Amino acid sequence: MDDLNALRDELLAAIESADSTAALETLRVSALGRKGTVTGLLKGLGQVDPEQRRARGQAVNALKEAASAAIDAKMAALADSALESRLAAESVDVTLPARPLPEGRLHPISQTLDEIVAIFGEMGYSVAEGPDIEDDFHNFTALNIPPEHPARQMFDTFYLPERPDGSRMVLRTHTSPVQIRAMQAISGGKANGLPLRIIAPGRTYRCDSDMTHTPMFHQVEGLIVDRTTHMGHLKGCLIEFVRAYFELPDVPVRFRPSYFPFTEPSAELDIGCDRSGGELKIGAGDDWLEILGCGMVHPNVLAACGIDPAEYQGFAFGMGIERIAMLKYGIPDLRTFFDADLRWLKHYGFVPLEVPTLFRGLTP
Ligand code: 2NL
Repeated sequence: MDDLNALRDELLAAIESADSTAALETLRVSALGRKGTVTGLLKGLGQVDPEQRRARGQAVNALKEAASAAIDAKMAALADSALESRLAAESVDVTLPARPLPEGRLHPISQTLDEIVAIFGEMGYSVAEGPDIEDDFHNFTALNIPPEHPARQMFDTFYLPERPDGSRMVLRTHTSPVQIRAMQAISGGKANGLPLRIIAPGRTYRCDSDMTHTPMFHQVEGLIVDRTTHMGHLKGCLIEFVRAYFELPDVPVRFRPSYFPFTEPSAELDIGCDRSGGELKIGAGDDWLEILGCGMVHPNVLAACGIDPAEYQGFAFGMGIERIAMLKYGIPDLRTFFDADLRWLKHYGFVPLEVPTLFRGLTP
């Protein structure tokens, strides 16, 4: 048994003084590996005198366990001290300025939409949304544009393939169907959810493509329905809008009579501008610039949505977002909006998260 004690002392001392995980691993192989010293002792038990075999077997196994446990403990200790010396040697300077993050830009359409939502939000309007693919009723019929009516030629409609019942869905030609759905949802026959005060921003589609038209463009429409809402409210609200949007408190405005199938009377809102220098200047001069269309909701439209036109009335308006974005931000070509050119976006885009508010200014 003395040979075992001597081997044990020798092994444990060597493990204790190992200074790397590689040295420890070499020790493990030389003692416990397939040809290791301890493994050799286990294999040799068969030659031991049967009287002593049991006691010697226990002692060799105890030696094997002790060596294995000592190696594991030393491994853990080496890993700990390696981490500790790294922690002592390395440090993080928390006072260094952060690395700049690559920052994108908001598309002028998004910025303009945020501004419009901020302005009408302050006036108590909420935002309504609806599907881009509409049925004929919501896009046309409910808007006082019956089938075969010549007013349908006002819109160059994209039609989807015919359905089994012969009807065809359309890509919405304006966001009016969103407002039709909102009126239907609150009417329930008795107009319980009124007053209704919404804006409907979103994509719209017309089969038209040239210098000043893209097949997809954006619109914001607005709608109020109540018992006594009248043309004076329409004028006050829209004058307030153009002053806030163009950030010109004194911009001249005029309402010019017009025609839409879904409003009566109908008007277009112009603002004063100057074109004399060959360059457009908004807010002064003796010229006029068309901004939006508007009018009192046609009684047929209210009735088509289940709202009694003898008791309720309201006004509506609509404008093209690209157009008023071009006017405010001096963007000369409509088609560049949808070229997805990053250089254009870098030039005309806006810093994200600088959310427009009337309090801080729409264009920080
Ligand atoms: C324009 C003119 C307009 C409306 C849109 C509307 C919607 C409903 C009922 C009545 Cl649900 N009217 N919308 C009214 C007048 C004008 O848009 O030039 N848009 C670009």
